[in-house]
Amino acid sequence: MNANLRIDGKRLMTHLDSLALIGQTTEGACCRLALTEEDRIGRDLVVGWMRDLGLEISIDPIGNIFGLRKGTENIAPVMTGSHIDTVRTGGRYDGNYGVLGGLEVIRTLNETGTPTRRPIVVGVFTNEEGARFHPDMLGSLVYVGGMSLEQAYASESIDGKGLREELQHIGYLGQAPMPAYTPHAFVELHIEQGPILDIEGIEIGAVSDLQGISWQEVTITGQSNHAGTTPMYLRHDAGYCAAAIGHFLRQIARDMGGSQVATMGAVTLSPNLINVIAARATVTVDLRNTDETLLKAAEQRFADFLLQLAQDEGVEITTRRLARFEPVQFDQNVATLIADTAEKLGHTVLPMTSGAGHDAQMLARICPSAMIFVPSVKGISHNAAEHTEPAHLEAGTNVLLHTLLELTK
Ligand code: HGY
Ligand code: MN
Ligand code: MN
Repeated sequence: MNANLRIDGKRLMTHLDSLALIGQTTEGACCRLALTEEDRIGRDLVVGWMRDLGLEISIDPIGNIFGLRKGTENIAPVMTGSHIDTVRTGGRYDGNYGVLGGLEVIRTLNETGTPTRRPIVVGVFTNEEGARFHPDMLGSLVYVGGMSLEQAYASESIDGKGLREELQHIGYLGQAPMPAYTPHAFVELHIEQGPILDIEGIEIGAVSDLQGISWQEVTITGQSNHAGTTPMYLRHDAGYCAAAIGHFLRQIARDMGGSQVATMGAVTLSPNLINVIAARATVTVDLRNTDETLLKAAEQRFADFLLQLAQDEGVEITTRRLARFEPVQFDQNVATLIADTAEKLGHTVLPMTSGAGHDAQMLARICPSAMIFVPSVKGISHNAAEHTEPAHLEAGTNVLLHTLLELTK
């Protein structure tokens, strides 16, 4: 390994800062929900950078973007990349760092005239966040054949738009074959989005596995009534049921402990007025666990709770599955290569599990995959305050550079 070969950290920061300006909110967050005008502008910027690097660009029917740097041999490429769509309160590094870190690696190889036997591809996957369309990691899931295009096109956004129409509208309904490439290996560079590396004071996470994800939407139909005149025992209060669900989710996580987490992220009440008992409530439920059996147990406990709640409150409760992914083991050889590379570059390393979902978990279905994490200050993410020290961003990208070089041999 030529450890003197290093990326340009300052240049990486300027690209991250430029992309962060697109969809910037008054609170300084990034809001580029998938397939919105802001997402289009971000995509155009990244495609422009790919073009400047002389990459072969392809866009597939789910809007995934790929930039290929030729190798000396026309064989299966090594792929890296991530996503540039964000949640509404996105930080500037979630996803963006993995895409722009990949382009910084290409820039470094180009300017030093470093050839690689295998081609290198940088991918930008559609709707990784799953915040506007469900499920999350939708683009990479379709890419690996985990969901048909027809199913994906039938996905309606939270603002009532069709996925295919939105792709067409922003000009990213591509024609490239899918999968455009079956990679020799896939490595995703990402911020941890949790507190472990920051608390431990460790620079690099070598991610060997990723926890299971269960998303559902719960709709409660009660009866609107007067808030003043209706005795408590006559109420069928969808608002109360929503609150009870939020409370029970916390109880599940508390009782189960371990890696179990539970979140009620979105709540809508109707008619949402101070003096009307809510007729309807829709809530989202996000359950995660590193252990599939425990995740199933959490889902079962929640389903039993809903049956009891419906009976107790005289309401109708229906659920809609939004996403369900089992825990994923990454490729141990690739994870070990990441750890060894980080150590050779003089960085401290920790083997880790990912609490968040990532495109790498889908690529792991078709090729050896693993991830590189860098610390998130105070573990904050999906928040304008998301921050990673530039030195860590640079370190992670150098680890990506040398890991990819090793894999392209
Ligand atoms: O939900 C997740 O874990 C990711 O941010 N899509
Ligand atoms: Mn992400
Ligand atoms: Mn995210």
